[in-house]
This record gives sequence, structure tokens and C-alpha cells, in this order.
Amino acid sequence: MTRSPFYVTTPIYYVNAEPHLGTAYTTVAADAIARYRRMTGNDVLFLTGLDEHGQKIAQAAEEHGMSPQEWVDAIAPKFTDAWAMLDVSNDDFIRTTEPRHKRGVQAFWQKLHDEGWLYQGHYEGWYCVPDETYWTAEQLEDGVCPQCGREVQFITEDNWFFKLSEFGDRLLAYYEANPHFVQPETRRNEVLSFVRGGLKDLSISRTTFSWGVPIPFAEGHVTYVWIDALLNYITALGYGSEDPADVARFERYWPADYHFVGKDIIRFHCVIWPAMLMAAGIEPPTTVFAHGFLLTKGEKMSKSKGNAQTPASLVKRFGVDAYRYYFLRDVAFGQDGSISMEGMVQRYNGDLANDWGNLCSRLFNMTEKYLDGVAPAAPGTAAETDEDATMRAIAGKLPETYEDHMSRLDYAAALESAWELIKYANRYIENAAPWTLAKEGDTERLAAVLYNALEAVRIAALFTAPVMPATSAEIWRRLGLGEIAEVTDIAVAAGWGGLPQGSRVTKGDALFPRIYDEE
Ligand code: ME8
Repeated sequence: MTRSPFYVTTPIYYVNAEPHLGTAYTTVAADAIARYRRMTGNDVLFLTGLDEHGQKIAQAAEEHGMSPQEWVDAIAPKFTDAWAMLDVSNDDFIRTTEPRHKRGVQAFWQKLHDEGWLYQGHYEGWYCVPDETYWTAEQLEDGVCPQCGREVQFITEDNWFFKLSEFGDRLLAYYEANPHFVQPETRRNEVLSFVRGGLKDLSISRTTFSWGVPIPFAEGHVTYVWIDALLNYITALGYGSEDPADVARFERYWPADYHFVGKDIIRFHCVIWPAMLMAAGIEPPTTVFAHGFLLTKGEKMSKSKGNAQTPASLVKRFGVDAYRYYFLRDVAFGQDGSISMEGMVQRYNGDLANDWGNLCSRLFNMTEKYLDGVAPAAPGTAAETDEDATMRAIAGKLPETYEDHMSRLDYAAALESAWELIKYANRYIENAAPWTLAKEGDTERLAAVLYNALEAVRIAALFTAPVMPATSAEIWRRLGLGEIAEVTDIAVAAGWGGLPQGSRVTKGDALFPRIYDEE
């Protein structure tokens, strides 16, 4: 079977501080679709990494009395550790200080130079170091950065410029022909009106500091950090290398299926990046999906506001899978979402402890108690009740419904569709009352009911696996089944009757012990 490639990326994060809930949000969301696509048989490449150059990083290093390289080497493990803790299954991790990246950036410079898209000019204007963004005097709001509200500095430099202004029409034609390039729709409109407003050429080199990728043909110039950073998406695939393995990797995975970004950085991803690629004769990515901000008490959570939490404390309290579940279930992907401890406790106790965890433990217990922990045979359809048929029907439509939601990155709806089955299975057990059947000695119906409920659990575990991989793996183990992570055709795996007779079912500890909110 030929597996179709699926390439998904996160932004590469600045190493000026530790990862926080916001950066973890993008990364976990990208992880969930990467995991799901592996389960639909795709050949997935999931990339994340770090943005290590630029003035902001150089400043952070200086403040800590370190060289920039020492600083980024000291911070990088905080990101790799955080992603490992969150069960993030990235296939590659790029750091912009790596030789493979620098080589690619330099090859890109040469290409743009050869194609005539660059010129030398003089830049005078404002610069926001925390956002690494140029602003004109008119764009400033009350003299400060219109994006983050922080102080800007005036810079005057002889720089290299990219002829971005010549790409307006091509970009508009591209958006028109590829309506899914910018998602969701509100962001697309924002990008359209920005480009319609006219584009200015972009200064893409800096001379007043040296922490960046040197420009091959211009001594003393280093690459503007955003140009450097955007190129990670192709340098990680081997762009700029002549090694046949790199060439093949690039050919296989580019264009990316998804760049996941926060809505703060769409202009870079939806205007500058496709223009850069067009200039180099490379196809733009298929979709840039811009999600919203996580808000706490109505404010954007950010490092600079000092209200950014690290994931570790929440993971300690709720566990990794509950953490992942909460953000993807409670915040509509694409919109801003308020998060709170109360909300998290509520989701945890309601959806996870009561619905999902409880279903599993009751059922596994009963299977041990009434059937010695051995899965019975699948019942025939001859004696099927309406409830049996309904549950089978809910499970039967799940692959399609779930795919439909996930193909739009609607995680909340995808999870809800899995919950339809979980909730029904709980009700099913309640109504079928296996304890009464056992008491009455109706062993045939008892076996049928337990089989059906076990089957619902087996199937629900498949569809919760992209978001809660460890729990699903554990449930499959308790059902006596193989590694859920090895499933490469989820629709087939979800076929009713997949639980083999004789499978050893064990009860184990509570998957989501109830949390009593002492605060
Ligand atoms: O911008 N809610 O890096 P960065 C949701 N290096 N997501 C949030 C968030 C919040 N409150 N705060 C941050 C950069 N994020 C560049 C990117 S890519 C070529 C270069 C997430 O460390 C969101 O994905 O500032 C946002 O786009 C990203 O973190 C910014 O991370």
C-alpha cells in the first residue's frame, strides 16, 4: 500500500523563555492531528523546533551573561523535555542554529539573489524587538508597538530588501484559487484586506548585531530573524542540500499540509512566506491554520504579560492525557478560549472520571467478576435488541463523523462524537443491568451485553487515542489487545466485532481518579 505523505508543523518557538501553556497548545493540537493521520495510514512528518537567532535572543543571552549559543543550548532542553512530558510525537526537531538550517537559508539567499528579487537599500523606521517586527511611524499606536504594546526602537541601517511589493497580485490570485490556504475564514479575510491595502518591500538583513545566518554575498549582514525562521519548514526537509536522500525528502513532503500557527503570526505565514516561496519557484504550503489565543481572566496568556503558566503544574495535578483533552475539548480550535482551573476540574470529573474512566472500570470489573476476565464470543444479530443495534450504529458511523471533524481540525466536535458512544455505552449498561442478568442466571444475555459494551470501549479508545494516547494504549492492554499505536487503518480497526473471543480482560486501577477541588 502506498501511504500518502502528511506534513504538519508548529511555529518554531523563541528560546527567550520556557515553553508555556500557549506554545504547548499549538504543539499538542499538531500532535493530535499527526497521531490521527498515522492511524489513517498516512506517512506523517510532524515537525517542531526552535527559533534561536535574532536580537531578542541575543539580548536574553546577554542579560544572563552567556553567549547566544550557550544560552540557546541551555534553554533548548526545556522545550524537548516539555514536549516529551506532553507525549508529543514529533518526527523531527529543528533548531535554527543547526548546520542543515544555515545551509538551507544561505542557498535560499543565493536563489533569490540570482532571480533578481533582492536589492540594497536604506531602512529607517521602527522595530519591536520582542516581536522582531518592523513598523512604520504611522503603524505605531501611541508610539508603541501596535501588536504587543511594548516600546519600539528607531533603526537606521543599510539593508538588503526583498521585493515583496511585487507579489500583491500573485498572492491575491493564489488566495482566490486556493480558498483553503488561510483558515479559518475570519483570518483569511484579515489577510486579504491586508494584501489589498498594498505591500511594501521588506528589509531582510540586519547589520547592527551578528546573531543570525550570514548572508553569503554581503559581508556584515545577517538574515532578518523572521526570514530565517520561516525557512525552517523547508530546511528541515533538506532544502539547500544536494544529497539525494534530502532531495527525496523534500520532494516527498513539500508542500506542507498544515502550518499550525497562532493568529499573532499570520501575516508572516500567509503573506511573506508564500511570497518568498513564489520568488524561489517553490509551491506555498497547502493550509496555514491560525488558532486563537488562550486567555486567562480575559487576557492573552503570554510570557511578556507574566501570566504564562508552564504545563508541568497542571500535568502534575491532572495527568498528561487530561491536560491534552482539556485544551482540545474546551477551546474551539480557531477561536480565542478562556481557560480556568474550575473549567479543567469540571471537564476532568465530568467527561473523564464519570463518563470514560467509570465506564471502563465498571465494565472491566464486571468482566472479571462474571466472566472470569475472558471476553465472550460476539453475539449473533438474531437476538439483537434495539439498544444493541443503536450502539452498533453509533459506533458504525463514528469513523466517518470523526474524520469529517478532524479534516476541519474541529477537535472539540471530534471528541464529542467519540463521547456519543461513551455516553451511550454507559446508559446501555445501566439499562441492560448485567448484575440482574447475573443474578437471574441469564448467562447468554449477560455475555452478549458485556461483549457489546467491551466492543464500544475498544472502539471509543481508538477515537480518543489521538488526544489521549497513553489512556487508550492502557485500555487496549486491559482488553488484552495489541498496541493501539500500531493501528494504521482506524476505520477497519473500528469494525464491530474486532474484540476476539478469549481475550484476557483485566480491571486495573482507576484511569481518572476523581479530583476533589480543595481550592
Ligand atoms: O512567534 N494562546 O515564537 P513564539 C495560544 N518564533 N497560543 C499561543 C499563546 C496564547 N496565549 N501564546 C503563544 C514566534 N502561543 C516565532 C515563530 S515560526 C516560523 C516563528 C503560541 O515563541 C502560538 O502558536 O513567540 C503563537 O503563534 C506562538 O506560540 C508564538 O511563539
